Amino acid sequence: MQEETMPQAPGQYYIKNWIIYDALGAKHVDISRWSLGITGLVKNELSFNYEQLLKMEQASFTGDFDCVTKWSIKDVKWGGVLLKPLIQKASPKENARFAMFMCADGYSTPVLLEEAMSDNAIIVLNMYGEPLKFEHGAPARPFIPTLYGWKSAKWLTEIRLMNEYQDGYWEQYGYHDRGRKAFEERFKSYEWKSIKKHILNIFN
Ligand SMILES: Nc1nc2c(c(=O)[nH]1)N[C@H]1C(S)=C(S)[C@@H](COP(=O)(O)O)O[C@H]1N2
Ligand SMILES: [Mo]
Repeated sequence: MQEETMPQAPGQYYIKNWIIYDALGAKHVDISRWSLGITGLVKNELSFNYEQLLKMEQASFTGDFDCVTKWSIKDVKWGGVLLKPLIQKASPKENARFAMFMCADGYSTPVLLEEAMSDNAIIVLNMYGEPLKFEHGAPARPFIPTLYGWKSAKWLTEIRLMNEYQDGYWEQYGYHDRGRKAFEERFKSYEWKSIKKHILNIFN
């Protein structure tokens, strides 16, 4: 795959060291028993184990990781299996519009199916050429270059295609449905919050 660099996402600042998040507790996954399911609105439900994923065509992509709380890690080297061909193997039904990423720790997050199948959206198995580390979600997490970091669900076990939008873990607390970095889709009420701030500034 072509290497490319994207411009820095608006409103972010680079830091050197990753900040590790595990809102529901870190989860040690036994790779020998682990599998990644593609379920829900598909014609063939599929399940891949780690070996099978490693045998598939491997892709790599260099792109920033951007947490919605504004810290970023520059030029992360991601490696793994592209999401588009993986999802296509399961033959999505026509009414599938969202993909819910579901994890071994109970964490989940929804993305638009078209985003999950966009260029360079990847199931990450390697970071910087080494197998994904435990604290970064081993053995697999999705990375979608256009979306904020909370959409990159660690300890991923299932991609469930759905017709209707559903909140995941952070979305239930107000994180944005879609979460595109370029449009600063940080929180559901982001527009309202900035309007409110503006109004308060006028009247104070
Ligand atoms: N399972 C799980 N995945 C998760 C999270 C989490 O708490 N649990 N936090 C998300 C958020 S908000 C961010 S910014 C990134 C952080 O990735 P890191 O822990 O590898 O630095 O993981 C995302 N994926
Ligand atoms: Mo985040």
